[in-house]
Amino acid sequence: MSPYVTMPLVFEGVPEDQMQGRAEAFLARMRKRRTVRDYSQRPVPRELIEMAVRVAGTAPSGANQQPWTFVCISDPERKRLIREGAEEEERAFYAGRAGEEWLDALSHLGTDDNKPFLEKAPWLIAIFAQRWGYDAQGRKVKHYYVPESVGIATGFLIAALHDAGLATLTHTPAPMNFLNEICGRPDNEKALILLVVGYPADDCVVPAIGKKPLEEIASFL
Ligand code: IYR
Repeated sequence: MSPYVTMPLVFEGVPEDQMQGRAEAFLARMRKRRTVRDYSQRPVPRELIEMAVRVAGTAPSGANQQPWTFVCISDPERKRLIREGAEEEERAFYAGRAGEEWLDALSHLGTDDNKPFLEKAPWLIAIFAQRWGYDAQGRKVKHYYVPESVGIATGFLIAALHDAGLATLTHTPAPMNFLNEICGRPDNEKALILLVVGYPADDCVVPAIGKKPLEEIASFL
């Protein structure tokens, strides 16, 4: 058991007359985020990636266990291996494993088993969930609300990268076990998401899709 130790909250509020404007500006910025599948090879400095991962690391998590590992990959050989592993899974997916209903749900996104962005984009971030951890004595420590925590941190990461002027793709080849070996991660970690990061290609197009309006995603009681 750890003791309950407190400190004063440093709460940086926003003046009331600026709150609505701030909220609107943030929405306008976030609305401009698009998932990008066609990348330029323009390099992205490592410092930008580091900063965004630091933002992800501020996310709330079950018991503050921070059960995530972000493996940031720019090494071309590793990217090649990841593409190879992902495309193998995707070939099986598109050739039948997905089933007709799933492929039908995806059809408007124009995706297929060819994943050139996994080599072209300057960075891949493999996001691992630590299903359990270890204490200082090497004993297993149970982790709580792991998918929720890692999902929230990934949302922070995507928002931070977008805000820094970078494009992302949330890629989830399934299963992703091949990532453990390529990324050198132990068995207690499970790859949840492979985030592709970079600049869009000059002639990049995206699916003509939109987001649901407030009335469809919220109710107020
Ligand atoms: N992982 C596959 C298929 C795919 C699945 C969903 I759900 C998407 O929103 C998009 C793609 C792929 O990346 O092609």
